[in-house]
Amino acid sequence: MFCIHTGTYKQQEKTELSNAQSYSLEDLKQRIDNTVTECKEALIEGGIAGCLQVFEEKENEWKSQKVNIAITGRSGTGKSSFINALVKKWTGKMGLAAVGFTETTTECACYGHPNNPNIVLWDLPGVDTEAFPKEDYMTKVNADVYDVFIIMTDTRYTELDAWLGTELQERNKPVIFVRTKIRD
Ligand SMILES: Nc1nc2c(ncn2[C@@H]2O[C@H](COP(=O)(O)OP(=O)(O)OP(=O)(O)O)[C@@H](O)[C@H]2O)c(=O)[nH]1
Ligand SMILES: [Mg+2]
Repeated sequence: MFCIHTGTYKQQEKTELSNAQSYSLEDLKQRIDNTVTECKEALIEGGIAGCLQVFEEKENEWKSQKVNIAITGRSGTGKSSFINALVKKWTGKMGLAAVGFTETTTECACYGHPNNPNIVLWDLPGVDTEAFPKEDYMTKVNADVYDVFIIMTDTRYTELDAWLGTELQERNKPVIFVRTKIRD
């Protein structure tokens, strides 16, 4: 089963996600400084072998990190279709995300990678819709808990796309823009 959970967050899930994922640039700098200190200490105590062991541990650390990838953008740009396409590619089976012509996705739904449960895609509702107005969007989708955002755009790049990208960058979130419907 590909879909590991769907629905809006419960408070406990919000806390778990926040605790597990979010790093600011400052956190990252601090982690690098800590690693350098650890390596220096290992070198003094255990020589080259001790230092190599620390390197190895650090090299493998990322494997246990969860990465929450949020798919966002205007309604109808193809967010859910994109997730379904990835699911099809990964599993050979049909994706479960509902696709439609009008505001279709109404809750944040998550889909785990079949071979790596640490990679989680989140299908977010469209930005600036009746249920998810621009002003409340970041709060309602709980933007702080995701590690990276993919903003789907179709046909043309709009002010709303720019607004979304800026809002996310102000929150220190990595943003990737994806253009859909390129043959239309
Ligand atoms: N031509 C074309 N149509 C697409 C593409 N991707 C999605 N669509 C169509 O666009 C419509 C909206 O797709 P969805 O995947 O539901 O879009 P969404 O961004 O999830 O929409 P909301 O859930 O309302 O926010 C559907 O009719 C899809 O079949 C694409 O790459 N090319
Ligand atoms: Mg959708």
